[in-house]
Amino acid sequence: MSEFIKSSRDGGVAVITIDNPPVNALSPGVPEGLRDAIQAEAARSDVQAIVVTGAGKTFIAGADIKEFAKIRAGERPRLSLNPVANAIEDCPKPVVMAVHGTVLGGGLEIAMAGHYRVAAPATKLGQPEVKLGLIPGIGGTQRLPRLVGVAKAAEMCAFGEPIAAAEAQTLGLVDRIAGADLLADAVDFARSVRGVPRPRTRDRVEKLGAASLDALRQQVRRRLRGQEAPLAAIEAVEAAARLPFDEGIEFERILFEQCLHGSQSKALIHVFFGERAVGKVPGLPAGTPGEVREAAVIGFGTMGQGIAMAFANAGIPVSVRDNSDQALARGMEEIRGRYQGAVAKGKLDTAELERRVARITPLGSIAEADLVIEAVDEDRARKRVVFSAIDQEAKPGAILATNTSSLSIDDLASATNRPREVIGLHFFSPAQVMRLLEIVRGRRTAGETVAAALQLAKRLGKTGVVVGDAPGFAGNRIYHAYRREACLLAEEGTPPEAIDAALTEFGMAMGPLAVGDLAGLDVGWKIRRAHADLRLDGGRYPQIEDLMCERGWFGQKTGSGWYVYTEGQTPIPNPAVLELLGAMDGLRRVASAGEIVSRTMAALVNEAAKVLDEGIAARPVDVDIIFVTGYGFPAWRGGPLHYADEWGLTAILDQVRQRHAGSDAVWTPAPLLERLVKQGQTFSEFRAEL
Ligand code: T1G
Repeated sequence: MSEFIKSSRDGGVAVITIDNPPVNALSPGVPEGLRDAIQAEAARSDVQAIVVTGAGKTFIAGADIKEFAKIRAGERPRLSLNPVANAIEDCPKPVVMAVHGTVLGGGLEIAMAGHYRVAAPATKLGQPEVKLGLIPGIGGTQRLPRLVGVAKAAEMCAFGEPIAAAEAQTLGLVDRIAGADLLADAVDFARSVRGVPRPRTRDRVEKLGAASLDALRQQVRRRLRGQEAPLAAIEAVEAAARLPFDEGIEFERILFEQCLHGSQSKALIHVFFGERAVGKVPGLPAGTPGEVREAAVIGFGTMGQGIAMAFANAGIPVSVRDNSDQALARGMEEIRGRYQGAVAKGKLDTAELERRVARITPLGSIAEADLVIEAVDEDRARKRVVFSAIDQEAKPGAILATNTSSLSIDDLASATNRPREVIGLHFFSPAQVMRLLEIVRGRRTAGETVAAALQLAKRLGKTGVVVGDAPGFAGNRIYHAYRREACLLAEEGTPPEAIDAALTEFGMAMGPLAVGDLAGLDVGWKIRRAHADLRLDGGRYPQIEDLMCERGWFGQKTGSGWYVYTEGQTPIPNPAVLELLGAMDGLRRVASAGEIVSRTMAALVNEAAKVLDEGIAARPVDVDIIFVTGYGFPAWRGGPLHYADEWGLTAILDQVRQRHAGSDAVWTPAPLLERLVKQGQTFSEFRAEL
């Protein structure tokens, strides 16, 4: 008997429990053990039905994703689990799957190989394989349409979003919603189906009517631009309507193998584990970090409001302060308005709206707050005054955080008597939405404070990445190098819209110039002036955005920047900017899309290598996750440094050296990049010992 599988009997019903913490993944030994246990129980004369359930917080949550790297590397054969699913389905006695938690991927596929499914009320069920660059590989694309119909199955497999148990029951994917005791209800259900013909999912063809999936394909091409697996998933589901089951399974296998050995799956699995790895920072104190049970936000502008919403959304009461009563009143109205927008979209109900608004208290006391964060103007003197004041008012041990995007944490900490509790929490706008939270560690920030910030990030549903205290921290500094090249390309004669188009085609969520318009060109302008001393002698720096700001063209907030924004119309390139560019001296030429991508990406990678070398980011995976979760870098390319490894560091270094030779000091090759190339190493091997 497998170590992962336990069997017992309850009055003629066998109960088989899968126990492979933490998520009952289908690791080697689990599917085989389950098959053997089902066959052994079915052979018993005192068993008339079988219930399968999962121990812990969830039923099977999928294949063991760690195995795919081994299969890709040829360390392990890709063992199809279809024979296991077929063996379950062919069991001569009814098999009832008692499911709870997150029944995902291979977990749902095994559940569908059962004859019936009984689900706990809060269960989520889905085929999220496309989020790993894969498609279902144990018959999901063939059994799911047989239970819910082709159109719904195609949508579920293409977008990978799970559905709730109630919807699954309505669709026919779940046969019963359990009460408080899932196992008891599942055993009771099993008793009720003893001796009746068992419906093998593969034989249920009544819902297999062909459905037009063209609209879905268009939606996928728009929303999941560049990704291959979603379209493959649709193709596999569509085949279920026209091929016999076993041929459909073979068709699915072919498409699955193509995806598994493609670069997008490797990149997306890198991101899956990377998002979890960044939260594991070596050297932090053991033990449970301090919990933030109550928070406070000082400064109630757009960022302060977003941060307050992030706390309220996570169930954390938050007091909010501002030096203007009007700002407080306006801020509360704007927050309520945003929540009402979510209600209108069906993402929130009104009861939850009221609960969240009630958690935000204007002018509340900060004396009991476990964490106080300031989000006042990006002005050093003002922030120091605020820090000094909250240091007096906050309770001993409370964390004092700043949302600064460019000022020194150490400098702000020196305005307090508790530097060990001072930390940067760099939220990205809109703070209640963006997943990235840069956790900026000052030289005197205590490990306990860092650990508490990482725990808070997870509680807020964000991806916390710890970075060092230096201008621009990690993300903005690297992103600035990438945007610098985009601006220089425009000054050299490439149309701005061509620059943005090349990079959105590459997979960036937005073009770098459009991002400037969105964030406000004046923000960068202010930072450039504050950090003018950091410019390198002999470096080439674009002038265009300074010229635009001098004319008040800040982007969307002023109606024009790189583009002109007119209500209800698609933004158009700003003729006034094109005129400014045309009047600039120097070589005029139009770069190809390929050059735009390779030049901006080489600049990004080179700066990232400098940030790693300086220890501002600890690991390449930290940079990858910063860019995937905070800067719209395509996850299916794995993040900038995973992409660089795929591109080839030698080619990147050649590009950097060529540009440096063109007497631009900003293109000085990063020492780390030169070392890796010299040693024939990749970023993925850098500091792998961490
Ligand atoms: N395989 C291996 N490890 C997994 C795993 C998996 N499927 N899911 C989670 N883990 C690890 C994770 O790395 C972390 O490890 C720990 O479990 C807790 O995870 C053949 C091809 C289930 C909703 O895509 O969505 O089936 O960091 O922090 O927030 O057709 O994990 O502790 O060392 O995320 O409670 C399809 C992926 C696979 C589900 C739980 N299944 N997992 O969230 O915990 S492909 C998925 C999740 C497949 C078949 C196809 C979430 C979760 P560590 P966690 P959580």
